[in-house]
Amino acid sequence: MNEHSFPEDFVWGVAASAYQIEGAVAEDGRGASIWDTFSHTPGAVDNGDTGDVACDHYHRWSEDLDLLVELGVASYRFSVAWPRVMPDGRTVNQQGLDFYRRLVDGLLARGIRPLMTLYHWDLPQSLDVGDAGGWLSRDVPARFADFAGVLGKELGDRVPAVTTLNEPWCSAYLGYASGEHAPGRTDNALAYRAAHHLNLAHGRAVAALRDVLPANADVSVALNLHQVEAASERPEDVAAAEHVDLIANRVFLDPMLGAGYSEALRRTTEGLTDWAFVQDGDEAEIAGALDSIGINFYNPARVRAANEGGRPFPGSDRAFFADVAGPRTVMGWPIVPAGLTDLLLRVQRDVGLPMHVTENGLGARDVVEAGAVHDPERIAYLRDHLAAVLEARRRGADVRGYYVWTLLDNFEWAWGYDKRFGLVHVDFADQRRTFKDSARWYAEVISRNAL
Ligand code: IFM
Repeated sequence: MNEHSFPEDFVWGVAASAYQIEGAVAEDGRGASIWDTFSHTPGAVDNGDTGDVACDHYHRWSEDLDLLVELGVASYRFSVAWPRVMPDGRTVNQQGLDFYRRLVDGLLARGIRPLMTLYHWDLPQSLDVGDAGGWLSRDVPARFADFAGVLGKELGDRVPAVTTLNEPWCSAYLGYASGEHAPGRTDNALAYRAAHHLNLAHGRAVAALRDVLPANADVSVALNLHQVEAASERPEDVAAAEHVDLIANRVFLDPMLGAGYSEALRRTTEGLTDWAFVQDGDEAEIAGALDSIGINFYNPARVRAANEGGRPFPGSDRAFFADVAGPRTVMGWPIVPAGLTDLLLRVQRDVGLPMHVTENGLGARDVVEAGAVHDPERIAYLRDHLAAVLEARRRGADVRGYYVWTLLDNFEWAWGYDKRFGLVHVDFADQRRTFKDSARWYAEVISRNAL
């Protein structure tokens, strides 16, 4: 073991999500999701791309699981499409459940540990009805708890780890404030109501899972916490950074960890929301104990108070994004691996649960040339972020695993198919899979258990 080594039991993985890869949106009784509706809305997604076919993983799951074996990963993080399992958000569709049972059994047969995410943004369309539907409705957390209970009961004997929500920040703020994600609403006030109902859904799902899962199951949530820094030392920029930390991070962390919504959050959102949708007992329900926490990280956020032509921070009436110096990915996201170290240390300090980096990766416009995909910038990104994980561990962060986002190039939400995050290139014309150089590099890191 040297300073480049990971501990023997470090979990190497890759992550993916249902709507981004499965396709087969009308097969075997699957209902529509809000992302089917949104992606078919003219202008919502680049190039008019949709998840109708995506990577056709619904049919090719077995050969895709073989790719995991080639990589040598110990764990695969996938998500369940709620509308496949409950097309109307309420009634179980056995064929949908059977798909995930086959997938899980296929993983176990290959010696790969499933990490099952229950919600990665594909809400059943039938739960998003009218102006107060979707995550604005108090009924949806109740439906989600039922869904969690069904998955826990049906698959809990073979899935050792379950994550409730993936990145509820995106569901609340991109879905209801900025409108970049489904269902495309654009009202800051709605984002807080949605965030609360996502929190409530999480807490109720934790309780429903505990009722049916074995005692040693690992129950978690995956958050894209923002590593926020102020653009300058000016008091107004420092205040903007504190405001963003409250509305983007602590709005989830505080209630999930049992502290409820803070006075500071209530103060910083005066004029944005009055929190009247929080009912007696909700905060206690959100606070169900977790076994670990998933951290998704791509880049830090730098914010300032003044609008100098910057993009407003979703959900905020006073914070704007500021430029971060240095290199960027084709997504326009700054590349700052030290931000991951800082974030993991902050989570260690404020949360204190075992952590997994449940997403980290780089989007690029990779092309196949003579049967190969050369992606040195992705290798550099992954290497530097893994070094950042080692540094966080050296300084005391209890990071137990790392999942690359993602296995296959896939439907990158509002950006469609142009921006590729996969370790494996997908030709969307013929569904051919090609290992990128980064996949071979990752396989070597895994086999050495060291950088
Ligand atoms: O593709 C997404 C994923 O669905 C959620 N986290 C960020 C990834 C890259 O944008």
